[in-house]
Amino acid sequence: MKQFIILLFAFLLATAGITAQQRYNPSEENLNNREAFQDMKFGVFIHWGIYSMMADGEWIMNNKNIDHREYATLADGFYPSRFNAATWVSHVKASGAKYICITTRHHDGFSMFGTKQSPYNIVDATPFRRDVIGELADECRRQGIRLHFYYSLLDWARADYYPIGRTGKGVGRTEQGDWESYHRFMLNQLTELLTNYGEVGAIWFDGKWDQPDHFDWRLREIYDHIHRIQPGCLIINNHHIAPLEGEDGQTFEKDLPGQNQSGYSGTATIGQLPLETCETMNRSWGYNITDKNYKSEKELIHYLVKAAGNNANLLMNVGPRPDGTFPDIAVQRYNAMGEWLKTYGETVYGTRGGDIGPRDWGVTTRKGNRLFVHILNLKDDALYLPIEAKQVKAVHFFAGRKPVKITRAADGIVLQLERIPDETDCVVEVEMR
Ligand code: FHN
Repeated sequence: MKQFIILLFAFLLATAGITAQQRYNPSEENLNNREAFQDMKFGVFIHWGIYSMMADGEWIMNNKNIDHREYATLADGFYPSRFNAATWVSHVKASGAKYICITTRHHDGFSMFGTKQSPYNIVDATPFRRDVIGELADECRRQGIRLHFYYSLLDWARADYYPIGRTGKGVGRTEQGDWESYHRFMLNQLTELLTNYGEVGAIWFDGKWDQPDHFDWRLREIYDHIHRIQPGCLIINNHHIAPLEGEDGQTFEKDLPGQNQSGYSGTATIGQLPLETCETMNRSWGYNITDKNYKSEKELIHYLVKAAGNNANLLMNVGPRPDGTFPDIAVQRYNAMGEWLKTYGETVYGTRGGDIGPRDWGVTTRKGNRLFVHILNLKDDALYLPIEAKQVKAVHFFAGRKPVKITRAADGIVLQLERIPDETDCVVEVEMR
């Protein structure tokens, strides 16, 4: 009996030890960065790589079963003669976005930064020989834009990415490999990304879904490694599931939090971390020359506002051309978003999801005692709001802050508008006292 109690005690101690070791305690800097991240509300996603030359998206190697050795010869011709980091960052600033998340290495395995871990990178393998990530990092610092790095966990080119996952089965990879070596490769590249480019706002992982659920990616080692180098760096993983220990944010792909129209977000229950949703401006992430399915200005603004109303940031993508320029339509759309934000930015930046959850007619955002009612789609000139506050005052956010008539209703108020709203976003500011 005595022996059993000793064993039980030892077991409990060991379990408590493991739990304590596994629990991630974010640094104060990290917690502050989470708040700052949520305040930014809008980021620009950039998918750019040697695949841009084929102008058919970033999955072309997989989709056309291109042998990865043949694909690698694309690098010899990659010379984005019109790439200018200052122009990119100026486009981003004009859009009103506050951060960039750029692909440093996508599933094709080509590194868009100067890495010592493999010669298959933009500096060593292309005639361009410039570290575009370094140039972008410098320019972001100059123009006050935060920089996040997209990093693919899966790799269609490396032999040590093994076992081969769900994708890239037809690209001529070997049938054996050394996972330990691949894991070390990723840690070493992450060290470079976190030491050579200044402060990194976030590492944004993608590709976990390539392996079966039970596969051990040893993510926690990767996360701890990142936080050891830059404790403030946020870790976001686009794994389409609920957040894992060690992460600092949760992202949703082509869905607002809680939705699953994309088919990616099925098991992604909403956790407690800062939220983000990423979306394409047309239907492609990487440059696609025939994809002209661009969302309208109104759709883009609605998506941004709905993200904010869902307490999330929006990361809106652009796929630059192989010459290093943003497609003209993308620039025009970003500018339109920026113009709108010049007037309405106050109702988006620095806000959190409002007191009233998303509805068919729109969303609410809140900052202090100011509730912003974003009416996006209302077929009436009156809007019922289930607001408990007894003393409220409402004005049109714009239109000279004209007062909006309020009538009391059961458990709430009714905003009496002068007409059925037809603007992109009719914002009523409700002062809650
Ligand atoms: O496979 C990628 C895809 O190419 C793109 O990078 C998106 C962005 O969220 N994520 C993956 C699909 O889930």
